[in-house]
Amino acid sequence: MRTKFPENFMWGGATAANQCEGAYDVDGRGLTAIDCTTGADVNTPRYVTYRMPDGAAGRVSEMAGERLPEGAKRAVLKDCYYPNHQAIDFYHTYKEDIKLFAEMGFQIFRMSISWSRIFPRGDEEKPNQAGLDFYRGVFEELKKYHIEPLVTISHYDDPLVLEEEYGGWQNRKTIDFYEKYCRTIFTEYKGLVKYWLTFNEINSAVLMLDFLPKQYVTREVATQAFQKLHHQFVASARAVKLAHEIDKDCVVGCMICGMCKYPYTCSPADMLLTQQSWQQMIHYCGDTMVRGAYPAYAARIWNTYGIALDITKEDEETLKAGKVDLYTFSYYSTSCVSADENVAKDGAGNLSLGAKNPYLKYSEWGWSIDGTGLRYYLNEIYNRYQIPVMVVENGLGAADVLEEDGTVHDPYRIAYLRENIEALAGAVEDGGDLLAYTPWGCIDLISASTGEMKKRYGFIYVDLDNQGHGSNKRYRKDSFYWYQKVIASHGEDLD
Ligand code: BGP
Repeated sequence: MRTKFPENFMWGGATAANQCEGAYDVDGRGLTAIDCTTGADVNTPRYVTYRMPDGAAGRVSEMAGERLPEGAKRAVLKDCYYPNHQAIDFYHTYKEDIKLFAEMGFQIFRMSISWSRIFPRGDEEKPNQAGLDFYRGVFEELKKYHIEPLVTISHYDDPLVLEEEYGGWQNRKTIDFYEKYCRTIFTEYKGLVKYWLTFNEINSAVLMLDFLPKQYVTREVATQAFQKLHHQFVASARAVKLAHEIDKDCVVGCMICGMCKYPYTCSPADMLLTQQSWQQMIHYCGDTMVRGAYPAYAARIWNTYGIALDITKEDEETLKAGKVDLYTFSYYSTSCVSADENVAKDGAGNLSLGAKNPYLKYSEWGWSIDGTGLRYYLNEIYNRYQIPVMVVENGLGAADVLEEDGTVHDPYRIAYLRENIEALAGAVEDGGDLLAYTPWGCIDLISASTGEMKKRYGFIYVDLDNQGHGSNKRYRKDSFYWYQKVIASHGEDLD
């Protein structure tokens, strides 16, 4: 007999504002960096577009380690296509979309607030009322269907002004702006929102270092990555404290980009390097946010880059006073670690980079499919921290086909989700305190890495292509009806 999910376990789905809302310049919303990022595909990178003070325009690929030239400002250029500007227009369709979520039986819905709807520049005295009203509308709609919102406060779309005029998270001042933003939304939505996540995939700053060509990872670049992260840890800790002060029922979590790292061989050198990789890529953030202090191995990591961070006594106190209540993570892809420089790092999926695993299958976008790794990861986390855990992103990006009769047959997605839900059941059997599962992109939306529409995750198909052409109508995929059954049976019926 299959293990039963605990009674309080919630089923739902996940999105992020910048990937679904569209309406990028509506009702006073300010620009974010993603608004100046073009669309791409699996072979072409997304570009950041900019203007120089003399009006000259250009573009760079930040993923490839390219930096904006001195004096350049990110800008929206006339002849470029920016998929996030329109996305799937959730800003105007949220009532229809939430109704579909309710039809599937969602009990929880992960979404994010776009900071620049609330504070268009990030440094204003007063919030933008239209932005506050929009999210109130969304939360009230969710409440109508008894769907619990799970809200990410910052999901890859901080106000551009903070980035350009203040230096973003390099500057301590951003912590104060973030705190003010948190105070505003915690107060405004008191009683409507109980679950908050402070930063999406907070470890991405460290993971990105792995993707950069080695010559770009200078001491300066590494310092920036770890210092930014430190400021975010402090900001997160302040947010946790504040949330509890404003509403003692609030539950605040960290959100980590989760992945398994396997030793490529059973050589002790691979094993040790794998342990170090888990520490640097994953536990560095989780340990600091859950335990309220940097772990013992942090100094070794800083030493490998030859960096020294600006961490004050007050910061340490703040971290201690703002431990998260909840551990949440995304989980897509796993890879292998090898101490042998000749082993290619040919397995990249989401922000995980390493050698391909010969035991696994890979998606059309080259991301590994590894349900067993999810059970392993859950065990690792729960036994490390013993606080409640949520899987807040997971899923298969695939190129679905809308048939003439309006159906979409996606057995590959059902198979993927079945394997991953079985892993959740396994983790419950192993004793983990699992609170929720919100598969990513429950409705098709813009891909973060490629900016495509073609890379679809949803139970709901959205009729738009990579250039934003289409009717924008919603269609139920086969997986929609399947997930509805899974939820109705509380995870018992996965057939
Ligand atoms: C995570 C992000 C999401 C989401 C997901 C899937 O890193 O938190 O925003 O997009 O990855 O990635 P992609 O859209 O690139 O397929």
